[in-house]
Amino acid sequence: MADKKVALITGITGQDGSYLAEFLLKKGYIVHGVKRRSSLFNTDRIDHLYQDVHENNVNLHLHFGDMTDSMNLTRIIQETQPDEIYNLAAMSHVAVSFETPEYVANADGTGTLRILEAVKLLGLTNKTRIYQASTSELYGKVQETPQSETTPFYPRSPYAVAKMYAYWITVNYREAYGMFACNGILFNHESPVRGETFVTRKITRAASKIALGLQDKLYLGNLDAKRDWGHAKDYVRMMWMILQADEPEDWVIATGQTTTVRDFVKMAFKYAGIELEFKGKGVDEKAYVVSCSNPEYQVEIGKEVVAVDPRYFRPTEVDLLLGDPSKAEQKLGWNREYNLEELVFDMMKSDLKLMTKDVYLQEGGYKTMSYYE
Ligand code: NDP
Ligand code: GDR
Repeated sequence: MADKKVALITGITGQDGSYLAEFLLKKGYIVHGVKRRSSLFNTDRIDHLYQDVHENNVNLHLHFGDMTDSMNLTRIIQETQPDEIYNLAAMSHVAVSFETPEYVANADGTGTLRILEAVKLLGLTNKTRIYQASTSELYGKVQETPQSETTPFYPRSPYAVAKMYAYWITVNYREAYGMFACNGILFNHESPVRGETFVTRKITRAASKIALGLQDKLYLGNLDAKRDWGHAKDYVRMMWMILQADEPEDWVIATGQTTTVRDFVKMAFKYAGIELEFKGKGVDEKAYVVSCSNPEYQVEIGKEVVAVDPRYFRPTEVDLLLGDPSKAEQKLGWNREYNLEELVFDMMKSDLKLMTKDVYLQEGGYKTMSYYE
């Protein structure tokens, strides 16, 4: 036990937390995770990693906690004495942050300070390395492309402004107290376990449901937004590499390619054999089925399957993200296993399988049953 490295992951129940926990367990780490108390189980993404605490040699431990609770975070850090902390917990939905701005400042911004200060107060400054989940949302309104470690920030949402505080407080603690604290400025990364309300997952779920006859139409917001989308599996590997570097630094992690939301929609439907054509402009833009090569899917040719709903527009939008990962590639030897086609493939394959289960449930008459029937 004594020679095993110890990692603490905040946000372990999220997309990145679950992939990172799996990655670190495979590397032989003892992994501690902070999870929130919830009225329903919220550990779906890590259930496959769960180890019964009554067994011997348990390497995954969960602790109840919250980024808004300093005493709780300090106690967990004191008890676990981590070699590495990955601070991934955050209210991570940009659109929702316009509705809960004060909470986001507290959890995403001040929450990061709580971790850094706890490490300092507990005298762990020389032992514990800290990864802060920074974001390409910091770039916000386009100043230059591709965006690199030297591109100026111009955040465009309460989420991004909170993350900007978290970015700079991480830099400040590194410079003021000599802490090994690093920002990974990660561009969008997705996967089959991406939250259902982020645009890629919303699209792959809807494309699967439409193909299987479980949904009529997909409503989206800004189809012109461009994102640099990678696969979460590739990105969590990079989080670990950042903390193994010789010096604490800040790093851009991206693919160097950008794609519109509209093109992502086309790629997802294409995976199911459905060709779409977009017509119209702005709020009147719609997509229609041109052809369907898969005989299992009863999709009508000419059917309108995508429309714009302005409720998904944001008060201030980030139009274009395109990252330059060359520093990480050259200095850390980072490379990616997945390109965008492979990402879409992975997500669609998984969602078609999931939705097929729904078809069976519906056919069996179980789909609409409530707990109270
Ligand atoms: P998710 O939204 O999937 O996961 C967020 C995690 O944070 C969940 O475990 C969630 O718990 C937890 N959490 C939220 N609020 C609190 C709180 N107050 N206290 C404790 N835990 C909390 O995000 P991702 O995995 O996609 O992202 C991980 C991090 O990386 C986030 O900080 C995000 O902002 C950042 N990021 C993500 C990018 C991406 O493209 N995915 C790109 C750049 C940065 P619960 O499960 O209970 O909701
Ligand atoms: P983003 O991801 O805001 O980039 O933040 P999201 O998938 O929510 O939006 C991407 C782009 O798609 C446009 N869009 C829609 N978005 C959603 N969610 N729903 C829609 O219906 C829709 N229609 C169009 C958005 O306007 C936007 O331009 C993600 C999060 O993971 C952050 O936590 C992370 O920091 C950044 O990526 C990098």
